[in-house]
Amino acid sequence: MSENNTHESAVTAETAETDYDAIVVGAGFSGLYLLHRLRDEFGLSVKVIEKADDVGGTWYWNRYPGARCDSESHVYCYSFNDEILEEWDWSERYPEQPEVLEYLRFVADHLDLRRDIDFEREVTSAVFDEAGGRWEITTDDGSQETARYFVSAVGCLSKPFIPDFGGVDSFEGDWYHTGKWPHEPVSFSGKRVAIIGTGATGIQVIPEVAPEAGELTVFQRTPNYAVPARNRPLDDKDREEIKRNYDEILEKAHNSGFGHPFEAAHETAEGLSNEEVEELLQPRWEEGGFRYMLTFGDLITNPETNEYVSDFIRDRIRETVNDPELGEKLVPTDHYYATKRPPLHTNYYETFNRDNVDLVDVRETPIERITPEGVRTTDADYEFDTIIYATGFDAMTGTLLQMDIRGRDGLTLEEKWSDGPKTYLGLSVHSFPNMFTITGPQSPSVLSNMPVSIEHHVEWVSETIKSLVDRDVPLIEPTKTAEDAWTEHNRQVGESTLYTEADSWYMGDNVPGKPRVFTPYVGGVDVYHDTILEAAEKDYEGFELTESTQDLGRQGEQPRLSVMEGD
Ligand code: NA7
Repeated sequence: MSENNTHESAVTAETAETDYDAIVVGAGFSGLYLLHRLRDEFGLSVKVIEKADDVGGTWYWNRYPGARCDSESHVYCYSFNDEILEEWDWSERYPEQPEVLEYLRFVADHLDLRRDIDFEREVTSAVFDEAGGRWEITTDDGSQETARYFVSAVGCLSKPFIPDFGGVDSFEGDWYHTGKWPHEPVSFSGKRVAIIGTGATGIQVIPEVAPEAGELTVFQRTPNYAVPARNRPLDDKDREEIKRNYDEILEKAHNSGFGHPFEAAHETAEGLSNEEVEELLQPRWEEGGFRYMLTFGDLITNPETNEYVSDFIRDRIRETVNDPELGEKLVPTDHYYATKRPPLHTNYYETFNRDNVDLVDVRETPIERITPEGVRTTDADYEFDTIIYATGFDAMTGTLLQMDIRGRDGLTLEEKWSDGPKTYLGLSVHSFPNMFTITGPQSPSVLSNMPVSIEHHVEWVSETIKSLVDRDVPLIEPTKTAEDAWTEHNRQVGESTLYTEADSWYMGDNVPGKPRVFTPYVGGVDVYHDTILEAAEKDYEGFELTESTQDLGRQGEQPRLSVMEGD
């Protein structure tokens, strides 16, 4: 504990091993930074619980061939520590999975974080004890620990999803989900391989597997708009340049709409001629990556602009694929560009020019089931040695709901969110006091460069906890009024865009039975960050704070100091 830490710590001699100021779930980007902030900067007692046997979160699990970050490496990292920024050197424009994992291991060791992380433990329930004002966390080994604060750092895409095709387990060959890839090398040499799914993941894995496989069959439901990543190695000159300008680059990223150090180059394509638009799109296309997406500021709100930007990609697909009929099958026409997660690619469309690669359009001939030999569609039986499911995740809410979280009066988060997530500021939930969600639903999260949003959240949550501890305020909980207003604001902002017109995991469409709600906050990282800072500055506007620890014993009365809006 730090000397400056004036609060009466939760850690006492008798309870030292099971009671903490905060329990954090997950040891990826979020959990690691949170542990450092709470423990090293604020002197609080913290336990991180992690299902995997190492740090890394998403970068621990997604080890499939071609797994690579779509954000540029020099900003897909922490900005809070100059030593880390100085010591770590990225090798490519976009880091590959092993490199990001290595980076997170480096950070964990550099900050001596591992000693407070329990690996290979999975949270099976988190129950709020109203009388004591503490969270009781149970894990799969049956053990229980308690904490004043419960913080989810489980990420947004951590519950792999395989559609209910039927017969998945009956398949006699090898099968894998990309989000739970084995640690041992997987050989495709000479094999008949199926890949189901052409989202951002399928688009990365297909070009890697094709050259090695005997035959590769891609099962595509929705063609996607993939934009060239234009990855390249970074050399010493690049790195020197980045490091020389790091403060400015990071400042830009943290004050931008999407968490990248670049903004839209032009306001709109509306009213421009085809030639004028192409002239503006071409240089951004050459730059590659999300820089192309950010050519026009109204891409996501103006159908006319979007149609231009989408058409440009469609033409590039047709130019690249030799067989015109196959090329047409790869051209998306049913949704606007970027209203489903926009993928980046390296040789994706080129891969379909290979003799050993076939495409099955499962809109024309849907998958009926998985058989012991392979895949049965309404049209044919296909035989495979290996099936790769690149079928995505129960995104943003899946992992949270899996933890059996129970707040006041035994209310489960699943009940609370039965019609879709309801939060205040994407950070907190009414009836779930002292619980915070890092990059939770209704925060920018997946619509941003994640480490930027993660740092904003971790800093907000850790400073909030520190401030409450110092002031001896034992409970914080958003009001229902504030939560309703934030949820409604999210709905309105979402509906002012084209996002809600596409079937996407942003909307929960990919998981049958999931409420159809636009889940990330689309108002912009910069606007959002100002909003949460302002709420804190206004002494936690929209939250109720319980006055003192002494009030906690008075069950039923729930004496709370209403800071702003009441219920
Ligand atoms: P995604 O983006 O959810 O992609 C999943 C893919 O699987 C997508 O092409 C789906 O088609 C396809 N899919 C899902 N269900 C089926 C069925 N029943 N039949 C055929 N095809 C199906 O997941 P990713 O892993 O690619 O990406 C997730 C994020 O991880 C990524 O955006 C990054 O942020 C990291 P659909 O488009 O739904 O028709």
